[in-house]
Amino acid sequence: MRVPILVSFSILITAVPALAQTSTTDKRSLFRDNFNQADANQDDKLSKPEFRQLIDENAKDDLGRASIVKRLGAYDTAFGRLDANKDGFVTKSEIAAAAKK
Ligand SMILES: [Ca+2]
Ligand SMILES: [Ca+2]
Repeated sequence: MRVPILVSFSILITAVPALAQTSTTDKRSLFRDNFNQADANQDDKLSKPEFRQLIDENAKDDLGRASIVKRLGAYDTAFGRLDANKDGFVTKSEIAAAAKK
């Protein structure tokens, strides 16, 4: 029964560097998936409760500063910063603009 243990061990070794090198493209598509998942009414913008959902999903995937926002419970602060035109919704382009800063 030694062989299966060896096999799974080598899978572990090779899987770790692959995970560490999540490319920007992967992160972008993860983010897009999370955004669409959080956007419950599919209007392409996030209300506060939807935004909270996005942060929770992004924190799970370790994207950007989501895990910090989640840990601090700073959803409203983050929302206020991202909502550049203060219409009470956060859009993908508002998030993209903030990410460039
Ligand atoms: Ca929405
Ligand atoms: Ca807005």
